[in-house]
Amino acid sequence: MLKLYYSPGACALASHVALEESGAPYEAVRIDLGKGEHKTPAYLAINPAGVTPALETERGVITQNAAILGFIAQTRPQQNLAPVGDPYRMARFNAFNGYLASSLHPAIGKALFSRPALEGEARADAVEVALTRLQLIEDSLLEGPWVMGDAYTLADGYLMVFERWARAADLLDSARFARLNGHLDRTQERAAVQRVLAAEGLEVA
Ligand SMILES: N[C@@H](CCC(=O)N[C@@H](CS)C(=O)NCC(=O)O)C(=O)O
Repeated sequence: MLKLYYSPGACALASHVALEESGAPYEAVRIDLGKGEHKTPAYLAINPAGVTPALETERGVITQNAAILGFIAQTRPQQNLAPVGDPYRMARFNAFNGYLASSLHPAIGKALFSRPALEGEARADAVEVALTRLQLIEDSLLEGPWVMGDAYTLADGYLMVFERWARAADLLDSARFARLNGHLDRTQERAAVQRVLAAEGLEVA
């Protein structure tokens, strides 16, 4: 059975939602970042990078949300969780997830979760970078109403992670980010998302 290593509320939420949406049987194993469980020898043997998520499959471990989402969508094509079978649209799906992983996640992570926390001008600068990257999604990348247009895909659950962080930090202004706010509300209404939020002990943002 698939086994997902996740940390509550962290970016692994995207992979957790993806598994739940897919209907595949899986086990979710909680890794407490606060207790350093991601740096234990046992976890480093699973993911030497010492981060979550990691997905154990019968063929080996997959890391990186973007890769895990593609794997889940392709192994359950009947669920229509990504445009599998259409190379151009699949490339657009991967490009969006790549943008989240390489541009948005590091920017929001720096602004909100740097240790020690950023203060003053350093925080303001980091927040500005994060907002600029969210703005690109608001203005261009989000096809609407879902990331890929009319149909929900696993990219939506991934985007939700960063929308939740931004809203919790009062960065998701309802006028400036009207489309992202609508997208977040719509995504959190999904039954699979609500089951995962409950399983991770999280509230709707
Ligand atoms: N691009 C990676 C990012 C993984 C990542 O940085 N995970 C964070 C949680 S959001 C983590 O485990 N951080 C622990 C640490 O860096 O010590 C992915 O999407 O899987």
